[in-house]
Amino acid sequence: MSTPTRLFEPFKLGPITLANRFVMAPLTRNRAIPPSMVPNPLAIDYYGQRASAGLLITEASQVSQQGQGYQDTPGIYSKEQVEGWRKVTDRVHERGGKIFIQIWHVGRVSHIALQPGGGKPVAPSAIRAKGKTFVNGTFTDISEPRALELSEIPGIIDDFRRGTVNALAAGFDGVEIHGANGYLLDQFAKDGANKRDDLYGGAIPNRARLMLEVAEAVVREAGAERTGIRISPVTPANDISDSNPQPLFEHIVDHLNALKLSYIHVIEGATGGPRDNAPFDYASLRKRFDGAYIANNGYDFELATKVLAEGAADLIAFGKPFISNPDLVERLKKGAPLNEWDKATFYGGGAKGYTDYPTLEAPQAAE
Ligand code: 8OZ
Repeated sequence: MSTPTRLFEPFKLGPITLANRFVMAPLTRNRAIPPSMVPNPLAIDYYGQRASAGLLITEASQVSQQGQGYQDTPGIYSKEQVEGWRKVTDRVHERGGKIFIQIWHVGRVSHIALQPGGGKPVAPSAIRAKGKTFVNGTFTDISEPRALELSEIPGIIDDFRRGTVNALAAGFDGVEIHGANGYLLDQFAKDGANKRDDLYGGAIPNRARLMLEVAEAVVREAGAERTGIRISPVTPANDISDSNPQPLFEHIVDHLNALKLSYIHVIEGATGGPRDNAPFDYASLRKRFDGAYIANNGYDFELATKVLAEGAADLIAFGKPFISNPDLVERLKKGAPLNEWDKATFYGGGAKGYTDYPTLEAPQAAE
């Protein structure tokens, strides 16, 4: 007999009741409108179509121009951007959904063409990430970064704080800090990218400091019950690495627990790749954290059902399946087949591959 699934059970995430255990993972779609970096008006339909997920998390949204690393990603640092996002949150709420925004600083994963005044991207240390970013319509080498001055760090924390204030003004139910995938906070945390010898480098508490100070600043504005964070202890994404991630992330999670964060959202394994690329004890993070545990990476119905049944997670974040199935929840409930996703339309473009995936109710195309 198959295990009954808990995926369709409601869940109380702090003060917010989620209709089910499905989370739509944050997904970069590169459709914001330059130069203002407001969300594309199509995002209103895109997120609205997916409102039956228990919780939607938006695509990563930069907290400053300096925090942008790819073309056409949306921001959450200007009044215009807040107005654009307001239309998205209104639509999701009209449809009974809940939505957090993921706030982001890419750090060194950027290109001079995107930076204020054409300057170098900023990083804990002046070490270039081997890899590409997407700018001016093509994949281009990530630029050589410069190390942030100690005196610039309060400004970075303040950018996340302002992003949070803006997110609340835009009507979001909460904020997810992007602490994963080799971007700024992950760069500071991991010794492959952080060679600093000040308060923000060296021993684990120093490397974890920026992530935790950002979390504190966000909690101060949004309240802990509306603050979550995404982490990826062993991902190699964007050329990131750490020599000993287990104690690093145990330290981070102990401190996030003391801050009483609403959830930790954990990418298990390599982002979008193998779940077992490196040894890591995720149960140890789950055990030391009193809030919710959102599990992510390569989950399907079966694995999600198993992990929820074991109590190893409270919520499951699905990424690509939500791109191609606006009604993923209904489809899995009915055992209906899923639409395939089209990789060619993940990043950039318009409605195609964005708002036109069919639903069971509208099999020709979603509205
Ligand atoms: C894919 C392409 C660009 C950015 C992440 C925000 O990995 C991203 C991202 C994903 O967290």
